[in-house]
Amino acid sequence: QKSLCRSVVGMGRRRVSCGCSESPEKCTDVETRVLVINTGGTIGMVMHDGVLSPEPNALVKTLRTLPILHDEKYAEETKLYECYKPEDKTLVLPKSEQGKRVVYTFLEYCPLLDSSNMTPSDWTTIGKDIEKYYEEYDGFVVLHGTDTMAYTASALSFMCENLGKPVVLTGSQVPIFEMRSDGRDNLLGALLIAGQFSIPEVCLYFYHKLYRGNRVTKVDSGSFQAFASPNLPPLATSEVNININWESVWRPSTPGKFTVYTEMNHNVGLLRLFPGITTETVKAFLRTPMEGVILETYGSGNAPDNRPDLLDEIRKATERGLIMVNCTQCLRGTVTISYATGQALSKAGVVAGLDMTPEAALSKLTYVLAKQDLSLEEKKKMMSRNLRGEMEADLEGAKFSLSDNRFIQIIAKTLSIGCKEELEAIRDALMPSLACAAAKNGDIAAVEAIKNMGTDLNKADYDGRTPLHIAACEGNLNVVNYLLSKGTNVFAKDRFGDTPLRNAVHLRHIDVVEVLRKSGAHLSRDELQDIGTELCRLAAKGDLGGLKVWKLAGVDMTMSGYDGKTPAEVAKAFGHKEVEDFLQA
Ligand code: ASN
Repeated sequence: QKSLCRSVVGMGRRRVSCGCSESPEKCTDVETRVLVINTGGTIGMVMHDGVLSPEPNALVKTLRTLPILHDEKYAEETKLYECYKPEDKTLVLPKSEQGKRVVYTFLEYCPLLDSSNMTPSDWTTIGKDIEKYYEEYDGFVVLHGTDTMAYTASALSFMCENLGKPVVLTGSQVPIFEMRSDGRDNLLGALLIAGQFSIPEVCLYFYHKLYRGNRVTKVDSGSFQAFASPNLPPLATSEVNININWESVWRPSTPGKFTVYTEMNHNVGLLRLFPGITTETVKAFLRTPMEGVILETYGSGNAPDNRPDLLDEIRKATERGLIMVNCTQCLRGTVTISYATGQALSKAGVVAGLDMTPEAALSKLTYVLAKQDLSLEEKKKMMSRNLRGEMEADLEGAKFSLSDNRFIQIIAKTLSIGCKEELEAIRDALMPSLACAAAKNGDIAAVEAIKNMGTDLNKADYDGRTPLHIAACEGNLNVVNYLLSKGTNVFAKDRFGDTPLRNAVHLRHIDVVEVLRKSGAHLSRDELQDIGTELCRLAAKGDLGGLKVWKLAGVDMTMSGYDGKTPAEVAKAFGHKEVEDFLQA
């Protein structure tokens, strides 16, 4: 006999006993809540006079009659409609494999739209509703026409700042009321994802696959597989099992409260290059009030570099403050600067859009250009940086990310590390080697950032080598100075017994030797062991430079070699007068 457990879990959440032997408090049959925002699209369309158009209030009524999408028996037995309002818009899925009950409530827009009729103001409406109901639901499904779904998904991904819950767009190619429809599967899959998995992204679910919303493009108007995500594999596949590719799931790297940014700049456009495009066309397109343009180029971001007329118009526009972003016309691949024809655009001030889809790039521009508190340069930087997983991380950025104090958080995110202890363990394991790498590159900003993350700059790598050893070897005087100013230990010995001073002498970085000596560094007894022989070897070769470095390092120049001869005697025997004089001075 099923009974309703009255204990309330979370906001308006109830727990229901499923009839198992556990008490209602212990029963794991959990309900999750999803808000379905129905904006229109084919999924809810009906044929009138030979054409499809959206049918108001039809979807919920039909879904109530479909056992895979609604369990009326459960709803009655657990008095579902007493708890969840509005009762005529609320349904519940049968129990899932994961043991959950997804309770979903419809919010239907009026009028329902074919997505070809949608505008950015509809994106705002959707965004505001997600914000309004954010705390009441575990996830959101947006029913939407397929024609412009990729644009809306991209736009929402940028508008939703610090999103912590799934927002899944879906729709269908054939109305759900028809016998052979993809709508039932698409809706069911979207509900199961939105209601059960912690994927805090704006996604698009279609034909058994979950994609990142800002990576998709509609590729087929006649197939159930209408979408592709050419540059990023699906986040999840729903086959015999639902398999989530957790490593790919995007999570905000800085914690913050969820907000929806609804300001938009509409003075944006997409300009597709084609052979023979006239300068007049380009000029007319780039005219004020245009503020941002996605230039759809050939191949890996190429445009004719034998058209100074055209490049001149582009350059003039970017100099005026128009932001232009280079995206390829190819379905797959990224913008590079491997061709002269690609470099011409970057010289004209066009920002590389890497592997962004034109849909993502356009909606990103709409979002970024509306940020009035940012300078033009900051906006351009945002366009070239990955904000929501819409583009590959560019390698330049990766190089700098070492000096970005979010670096360790980014690594932690990549490794799906959540708890503080794990984070600290990772930091301690990685940071000494990273600090050494930064010291090798002469990158003080990175060394500083690593220190600011709480890393002890005296920590050594697997060979016992500290950043000071590395900087001394490389002759990176600035880094040596920085490390010394932070009080790093000049006497640290690596596994071979060498100090930074010994390294600097070996590689003859005179300036580094001087600075280390001024900081009190001296060679250790071990290091001095066979020094006499080494000095004699240099003397025999007439290597004055080599001898000078040793002297600078504080070595006694009269130490004799293995046969008892002093370096001066050796120099004399080999006829190196200058060396002999130096040694006797
Ligand atoms: N024209 C429809 C729409 O985008 C196409 C669809 O949903 N399959 O609303």
